[in-house]
Amino acid sequence: MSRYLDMVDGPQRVKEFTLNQLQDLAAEIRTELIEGLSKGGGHLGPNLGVVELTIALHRVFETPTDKFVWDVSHQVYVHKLLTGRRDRFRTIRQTGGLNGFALRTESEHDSFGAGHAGTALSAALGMAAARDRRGSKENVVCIFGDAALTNGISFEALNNLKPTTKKFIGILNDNEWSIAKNVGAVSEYLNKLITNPSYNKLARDFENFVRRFPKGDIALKLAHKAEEGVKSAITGVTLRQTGSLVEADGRGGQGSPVLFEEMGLRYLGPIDGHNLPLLISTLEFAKQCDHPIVIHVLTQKGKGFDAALKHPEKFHGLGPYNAQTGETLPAKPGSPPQYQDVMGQTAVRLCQQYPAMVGLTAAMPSGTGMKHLEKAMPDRYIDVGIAEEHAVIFAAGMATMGYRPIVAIYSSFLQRAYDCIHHDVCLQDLPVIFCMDRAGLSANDGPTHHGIFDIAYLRCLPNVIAMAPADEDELADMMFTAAQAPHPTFIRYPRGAAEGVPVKAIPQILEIGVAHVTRKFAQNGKRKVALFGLGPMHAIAIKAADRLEAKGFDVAVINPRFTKPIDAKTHAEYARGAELVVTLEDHVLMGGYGSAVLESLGEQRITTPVVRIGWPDQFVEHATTQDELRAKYGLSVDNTVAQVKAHFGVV
Ligand SMILES: Cc1ncc(C[n+]2csc(CCOP(=O)(O)OP(=O)(O)O)c2C)c(N)n1
Repeated sequence: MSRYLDMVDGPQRVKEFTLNQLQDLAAEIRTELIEGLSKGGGHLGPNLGVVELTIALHRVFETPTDKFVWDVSHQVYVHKLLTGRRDRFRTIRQTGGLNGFALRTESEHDSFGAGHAGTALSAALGMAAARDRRGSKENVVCIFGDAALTNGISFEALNNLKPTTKKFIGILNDNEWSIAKNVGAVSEYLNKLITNPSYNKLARDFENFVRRFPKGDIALKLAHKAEEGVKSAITGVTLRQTGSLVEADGRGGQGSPVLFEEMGLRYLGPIDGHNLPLLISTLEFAKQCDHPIVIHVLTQKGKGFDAALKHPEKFHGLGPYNAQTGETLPAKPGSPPQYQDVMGQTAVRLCQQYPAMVGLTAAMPSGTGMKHLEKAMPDRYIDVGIAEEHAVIFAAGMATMGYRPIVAIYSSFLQRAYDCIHHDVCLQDLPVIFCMDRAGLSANDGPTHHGIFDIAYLRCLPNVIAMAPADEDELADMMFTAAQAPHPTFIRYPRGAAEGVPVKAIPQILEIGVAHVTRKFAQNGKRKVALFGLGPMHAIAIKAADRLEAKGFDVAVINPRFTKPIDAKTHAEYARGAELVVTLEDHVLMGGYGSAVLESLGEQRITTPVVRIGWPDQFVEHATTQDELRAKYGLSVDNTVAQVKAHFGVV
């Protein structure tokens, strides 16, 4: 049987279907999400939660003229399906396929790109300001999750809303989850709005408005129907209170919408985010409002797929799974651990050893591995929400009181806290330990998540000690080394599986700024090449060395360990002894480790030629695997061997 979904070549179609057909479309989209993502993985749970909301948005608004701005934008899969990208949907997050986030270059319906949280309200407000200035009439609709409200930027935008525009539609997509359970006072406040909704006078305006529609009564009846479980019951409560008006009293605390109202947004909700007619009517209402409005929509992460409903955190984003059962393949016995788990387990060991040690995460307990500390020593674990800037300054504050915080944040998300690293940590030389996960590529996420700039952005700051382990054992050594260093320390390590070497029971404290020589020159009279392989590129350097030795070269391999302070002595010694130096790094060449080597050799008047291998000066696209991108951009054994052979004119 043909699907309604197959008839949707663009959002116009969504406007032509009947309500019943739209309900069928919603079911088809859920099946497409569950089946379509099962091979390659993706953000299944969040997208299952916004099926009706996205259909309603496209029913009521006209993209690309109207603008949808999605926070993080990991929940745009349904939007992609409805905006002419259905045929390519099953390529999502794969090489040459659709990106997993909103991307301006991918579609005119993607008005703003994202991948990092907390940007949507600011971007949408900027668009609204531009619209007002140029005098055009398009609607700007900002869809942000409850966890976006743990982020400071969101509040900066809300603070600026009232003086900026009179026309703005915010949709608060509240499912009570960030990736893990949402945290903090705002999340408690939203919970109060849900469990104890006080009537606000907008509900009456809204009900009057909806009655004027041909389908209005049906929408209201559905909204009032309490049998469908808690969420529609809540909606029913909100709307049924129209007879006995209780205005928001301004005191808050009882589920009063006053927070939003004070920010200049009229609050409407909470409404059931899976009730399509109600969503459509509410959005129609919002469209004609002559004041900024926020609609509080309640959705269920994973709606329509049992496994995802049961395990919202796992199904936020995952790899391949069984489309019937939701089962994922267990790791093969004997396969190396994930770097993030080694970090988390080492954080536990450190906290056991040092009473002043605590672990911090910015809403990423699983992704960073801090969940190990949460489980083992909950009183030493802190989740501050999606608030990287706050996390860093908070850690600085703790450090002034004698604590040693381990701040685990992905390399790319830490970019947001750069000023805090500079102004609050480094300038005051505070001993905060930064564990930068996903340093290198996050291949299927793409450029928003590639963490390939941190060496450059840290190398220029005084007091920094920056390290990159070649394997998981060295990661543990570096964390213990950092625990004893009286300065800010930064450890960068990649996403995914480590090298599979055992982690010593007793860690080794490393000498700051000293590299490790893995393989010395054989001094066999052959042409000498020194390979300096940083972090995960050390393993590639070793493989390249084996191949080059077989081709008649004498090859030394150095594991630099530190990008700051760089080991000038060892680099100089091996550069002086070699006819060619090759630096390898999982980082952009511009300002990275290879640049540091060039500077150091230059200062020492060493003129040995240097070939640098790393990421180019461009934003690297997404792909199915990191190996594909490494091969394409030359961060590979093959290219290392080829570069050396080319330098010496060897075929
Ligand atoms: C700056 C930043 N920090 C952390 C993340 C990781 N992250 C991606 S989605 C997400 C949770 C989003 O929750 P919410 O906005 O409520 O949307 P939901 O997935 O629940 O629909 C987090 C923490 C990020 N993308 N950007």
